[in-house]
Amino acid sequence: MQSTTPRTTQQWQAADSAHFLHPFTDFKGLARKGSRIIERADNIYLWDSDGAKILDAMSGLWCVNVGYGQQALVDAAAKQMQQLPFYNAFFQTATPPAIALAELLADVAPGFGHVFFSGSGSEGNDTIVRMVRRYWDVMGQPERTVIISRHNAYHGSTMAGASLGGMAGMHAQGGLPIPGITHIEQPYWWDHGRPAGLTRDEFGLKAARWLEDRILEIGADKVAAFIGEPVQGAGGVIIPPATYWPEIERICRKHGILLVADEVITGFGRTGRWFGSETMGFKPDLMTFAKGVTSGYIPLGGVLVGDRVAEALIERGGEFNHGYTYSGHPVACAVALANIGLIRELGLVERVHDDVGPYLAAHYRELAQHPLVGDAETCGLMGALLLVKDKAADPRDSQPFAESVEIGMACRAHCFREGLIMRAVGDRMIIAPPLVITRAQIDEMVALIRRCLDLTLAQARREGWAR
Ligand code: PXG
Repeated sequence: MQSTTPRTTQQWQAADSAHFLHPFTDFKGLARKGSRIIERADNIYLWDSDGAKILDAMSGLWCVNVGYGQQALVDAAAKQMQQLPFYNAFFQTATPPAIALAELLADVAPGFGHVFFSGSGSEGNDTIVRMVRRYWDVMGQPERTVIISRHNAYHGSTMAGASLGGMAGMHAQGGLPIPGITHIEQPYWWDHGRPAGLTRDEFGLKAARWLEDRILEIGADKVAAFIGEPVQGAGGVIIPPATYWPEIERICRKHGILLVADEVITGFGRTGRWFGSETMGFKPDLMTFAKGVTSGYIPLGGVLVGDRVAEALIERGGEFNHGYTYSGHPVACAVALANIGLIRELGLVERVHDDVGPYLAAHYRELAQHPLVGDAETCGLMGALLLVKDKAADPRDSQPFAESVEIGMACRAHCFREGLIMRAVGDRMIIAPPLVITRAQIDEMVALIRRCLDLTLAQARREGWAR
């Protein structure tokens, strides 16, 4: 069949299950149900092949920061494709869009004067592994190779990305993690659905000190870097206590260890600052980025290199034997330039910080009263609702649902039917809507969320999962 021929949903689904292996998917299970076919989008809405309109509270996959249908990005891509669709940056050559983007990134990220481009966040984190080890080589401390990360972190799907990540299901397949990577516990106050017996701030300090314990166990002279997402995204929008990151930074500085922020989700305005590390009050040595740099209109990622590391690599490093065909892809860079220009023109970062971020937070404080919700948190335009069983007067006394119940999946199914994309991670329902969302659209989104919570609660009572 010609790719341009219109098809019915069933025809698309049949061809999909016949040929397309989807990421993170049980292929056979999906073939039984059939994929939802998304055909077009505008602003914060999607339309599927049956014509249903869906509010996309996940910005695609945490990336469509400027929303769908932004003509400036389309025009930038078309113009660059006509003029120069590709040229590489390997053999002492460069293209104007890649140079201009490197310059612009240095402007939006003060202290990060240099950038290494990749095609994705995963490749950006592979670059991190090689770059921090190279840094210690040229600094005359080649035995500093170990990278410390966290359980339930997500850093991508390449061998290094998945190894840095702390997803047990990923480590169970394909011989991961690769050597020289170790994981500490995440700063999740509600671990196993129960709060730690400390205030959040006390817990933040305690969780940060797990890093120091691990450093001392390994020997600081063997540790190259610590990496973390300022706010864990795929792990369930885990917002660390305010005490956590400054203490992590202090520990890294004390032991001379490089501090890496994976800003793939938290970069480009998501938390109400250009980067999540600014929101969380720390200054990393390196930052991985992707997603929001182009608002997902075209793949692009990379590493922003702080001045300490850049100087060593430039002055002492010689040739760095690393790079991708698409490092500095001119079309991707042209789209990123237009995207960052638009973020600035629309004042989206300030808008998240001063207007829609606090507005969403106020709504979430109300959602916290819902009988199914044990905790409701936001950071900029990231939000999480923890679903609990038999909510007590003090939600900390509530019980988590039995693991067999899969309450998140039940809630997600209601969202799907009601025309809302909200993601489930265990018992946490998470959102990250486009930064262009208006107050009226937040009202609309929260009304849908509330409706889906009501439907989920009714189902939980019917099925005897809750009282
Ligand atoms: N770091 C972080 C923090 C991410 O969230 C990556 C790296 C990898 O980026 P690429 O571009 O290689 O995918 C990510 C990606 C989910 C989900 O289910 C999240 C991501 C990817 C796929 C699914 O929340 N984040």
